[in-house]
Amino acid sequence: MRAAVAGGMVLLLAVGMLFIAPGSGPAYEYLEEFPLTWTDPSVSFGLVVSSLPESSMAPRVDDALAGWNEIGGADLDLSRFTSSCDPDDHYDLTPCIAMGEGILGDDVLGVTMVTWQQGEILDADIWLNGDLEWTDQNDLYMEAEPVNLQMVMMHELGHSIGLGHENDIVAVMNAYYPNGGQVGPDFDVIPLPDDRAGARSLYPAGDQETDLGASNYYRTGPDTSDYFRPVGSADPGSEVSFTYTVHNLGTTDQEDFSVAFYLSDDQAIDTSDRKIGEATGLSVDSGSSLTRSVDLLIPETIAIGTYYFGFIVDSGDTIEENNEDNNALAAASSTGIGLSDDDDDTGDDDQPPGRPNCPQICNLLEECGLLDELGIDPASCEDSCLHEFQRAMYDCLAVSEDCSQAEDCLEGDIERTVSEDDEDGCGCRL
Ligand SMILES: [Ca+2]
Ligand SMILES: [Ca+2]
Ligand SMILES: [Ca+2]
Ligand SMILES: [Ca+2]
Ligand SMILES: [Zn+2]
Repeated sequence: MRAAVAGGMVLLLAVGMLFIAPGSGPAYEYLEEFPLTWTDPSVSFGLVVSSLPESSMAPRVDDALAGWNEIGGADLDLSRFTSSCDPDDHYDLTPCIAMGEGILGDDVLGVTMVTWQQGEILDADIWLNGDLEWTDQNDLYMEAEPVNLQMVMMHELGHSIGLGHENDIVAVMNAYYPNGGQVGPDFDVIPLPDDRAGARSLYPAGDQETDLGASNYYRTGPDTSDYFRPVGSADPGSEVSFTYTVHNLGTTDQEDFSVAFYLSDDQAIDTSDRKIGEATGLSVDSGSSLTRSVDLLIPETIAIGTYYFGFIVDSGDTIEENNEDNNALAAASSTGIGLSDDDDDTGDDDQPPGRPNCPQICNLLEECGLLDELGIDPASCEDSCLHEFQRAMYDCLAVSEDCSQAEDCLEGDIERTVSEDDEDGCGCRL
């Protein structure tokens, strides 16, 4: 009997560069070169609830267990028991989950110890890094702390059922947080196509599921991904490049479906929004995700204002899906349309209140000397503004009028950037 260490996850280093990932086939990895599985896929984990920052986080552990159970075509029945357990005893045949301080390195979010013998998993114990700040809220964009508990739990549980790291695509089993991001307008944190294919391969079952989903995260290059967010400003009549990712979460390949693109004044995308394009004849295999870019023409006739780009998967509704509610998605940040040229002297007259654009945010930060402090090059700030600031910070900065307000928006996050840079020279963003 030996213990195989399933490596921890490290913080994602996201950059603003844009690459398009080729449509790739299932690529899941096993923990070892051969499959390791539980002989009985009904596995019950203990959870040291008292080790969590708040007991209200325990339901996210349950949701993570359920995420694996709900995969069509896979036979898993993970559950949680309530009596105590020891996360450091890897030979007691009792899977145990706990959070602890001072156990894991700064850049490791969690670790799973899997004990196995002759291809059979006998025990799996999970530590989460209690030195980090965690959240039970799934509808926050996952960029750094607070770390999404359900996502990391789901990743570690993936190890506990025999899956290894798959770093070449957006997947829960990607070793780089936030792994694969959420799906659809309700920010579902669920196993993604490649994860599902891996689970089906280890624990095959006969049932089928049909489901495409809109990913709010996409691959930008080797080991980097980002939330889907277009340019911060654009003019009517101009073309905007738009990158989107569609997950095939189901058991069957899908062909000849369409994706429609919209401009909306809110983050709820539906067919009543302004349709500005459609991609047709798309296909994506089971276990795969499709990432494509399109150039979208912003109508000359659109009213000047702030909009969200968005898309709807299977816009022709030719596919009957198990879940029709995860197909529409808005960008993580807004785009000012027709707001970039200030013809008047007053500066912001044509700007809706409370919604300045990237040039204004960058100006404010430069005037306040904060760009320097953040290590952001003024020349590239406008182009990368939306990549530089977390959503909450962007919204806060957008309504800032003076330096002390702007400083308040950034407070805490500046320190984190500086200390991460100092520590390993990685140029981490927030
Ligand atoms: Ca154990
Ligand atoms: Ca769907
Ligand atoms: Ca709308
Ligand atoms: Ca449909
Ligand atoms: Zn891992």
